[in-house]
Amino acid sequence: MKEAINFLENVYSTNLSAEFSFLEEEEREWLSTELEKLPKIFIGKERRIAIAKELLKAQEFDRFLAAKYPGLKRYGGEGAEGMIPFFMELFEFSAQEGIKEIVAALPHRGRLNLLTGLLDYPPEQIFLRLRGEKDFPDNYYATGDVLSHINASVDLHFGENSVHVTVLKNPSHLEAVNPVSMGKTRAKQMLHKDGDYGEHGRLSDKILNLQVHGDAALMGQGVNQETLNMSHAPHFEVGGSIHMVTNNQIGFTTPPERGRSSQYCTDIAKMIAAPIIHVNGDHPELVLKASRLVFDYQRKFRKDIFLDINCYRQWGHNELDDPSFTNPALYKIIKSKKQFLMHIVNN
Ligand SMILES: Cc1ncc(C[n+]2csc(CCOP(=O)(O)OP(=O)(O)O)c2C)c(N)n1
Repeated sequence: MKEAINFLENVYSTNLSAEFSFLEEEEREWLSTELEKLPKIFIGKERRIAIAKELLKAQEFDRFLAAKYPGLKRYGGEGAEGMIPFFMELFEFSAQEGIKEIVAALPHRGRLNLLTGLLDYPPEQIFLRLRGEKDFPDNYYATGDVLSHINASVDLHFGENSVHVTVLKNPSHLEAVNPVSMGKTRAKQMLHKDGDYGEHGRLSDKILNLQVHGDAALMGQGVNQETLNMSHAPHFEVGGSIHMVTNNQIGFTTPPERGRSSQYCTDIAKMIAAPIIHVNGDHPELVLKASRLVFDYQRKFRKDIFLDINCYRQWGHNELDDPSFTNPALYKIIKSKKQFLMHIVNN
């Protein structure tokens, strides 16, 4: 009995949980089996150090911008660093799996950290722009845009393997880029003879769609309902998108209970019976394991799946506003929280 209780506590009473009881039997069985294997997955020292370095990089980047450009709206990633191990795992797995390209729709939150940290975006280009100088080469005719719309197109190498990552440009209109990302994914799948377009294989063998959401915007923006509605529709489907939610539990100043009528921001996933993995973002190793599960599910079933990373927002929405004014109780808790990196270093 003791053994059974230990086992169940290790699987079901941790900082990771899943909603999948509404799936079809085969998927349900598969997910519960995989979920029960998670505690046994060992993450080596090398990987742990690599993650800690990336987390430090992300935090230092924010600190540098805050010190040098105090008037800048950067939509920093502080408090949401847990998203970094997700991206690390996803990019590396995709390269190993032989995926040629990831087409990604990203919001503003932590975008600059990801671009400069993992996607080789030259920080000097951001600084040029911030100083009001031209950040395009001389032979380019282009006008600037705000930092939270910057795109990227980069080859990432992992030993012998590589994957191309395309981050789409996006408007300020939250989540509007998601259907665009599906359209672009589908077009690239046609170009590369993926799935139905080729002689054999399955959609997303070569091109993978990634959609990253904010918690308030995911439930609040109707475009997500429309986009999910097309996820299994012939001629529109992309072989299952991977969705990640940077769930900092606030939308500018709006707390969850005022911004939606459902318990979780991911409840919209249930309209297409997509599984949802919730994980506490303060536990990077668990995020890593959750990311692996999400990726494996998408590869096996070629259907949408959601990873909900529960985190917080260290400062105001864009750092220029003071949230202790608008959300005093929440920010009292956040201010008293142990520094995220201290937690990691101590563990
Ligand atoms: C369609 C639309 N409505 C409103 C806004 C203004 N706005 C920008 S960010 C934001 C809050 C978004 O909250 P969330 O999705 O949780 O992301 P977070 O900033 O917390 O990461 C709002 C209301 C917008 N940019 N687009």
